[in-house]
Amino acid sequence: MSTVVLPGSFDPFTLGHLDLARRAAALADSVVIAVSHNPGKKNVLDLETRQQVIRETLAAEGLTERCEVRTLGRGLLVDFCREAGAHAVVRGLRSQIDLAYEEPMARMNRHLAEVDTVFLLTAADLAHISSSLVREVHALGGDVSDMLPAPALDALVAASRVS
Ligand code: COD
Repeated sequence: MSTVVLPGSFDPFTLGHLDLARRAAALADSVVIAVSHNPGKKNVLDLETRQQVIRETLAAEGLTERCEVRTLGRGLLVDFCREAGAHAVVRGLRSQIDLAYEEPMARMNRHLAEVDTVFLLTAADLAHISSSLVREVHALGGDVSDMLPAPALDALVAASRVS
């Protein structure tokens, strides 16, 4: 059985991430969505909320059989991959800027443990979406509803009411 890992912060999980998960599920038998947990990093959505958003989104999209959600702690991604029985990491590429950021990590993961990285070119109509810009637009009062699955939008709105 082929397993791949789709790692990220997913703060919040966007339609771009969902497209990536859907396409990864078409490539492998099983996709482990690894949500990074770094206590030193201040996220808008906490780990449990980010994971719940992804689980609800996967359920709504009929992807729960192929995709599962786990926590990526502070260790190496390649160790996480080994424990998950995964042979590759899937990452999205929106632009050459993404490639410049991704290339050294992919090379390092290959060097450390022969874990390959599969890059999926982002769909053109989703390439403007990033979690950080979604957070910024939302914080400044802009409409982000066409960039997020419903559970992510609900979580972002709820988090902004609290803060
Ligand atoms: N369309 C398609 N894909 C997208 C879109 C979009 N609109 N937006 C983002 N993506 C892709 C990103 O390119 C990425 O591939 C994925 O979705 C997740 O995105 P983010 O932003 O949530 O994830 P990051 O970049 O914050 O994740 C960072 C990691 C957790 C992967 C990173 O910190 C990591 O690898 N940690 C492990 C540490 C380690 O092992 N280090 C040493 C070896 S390098």
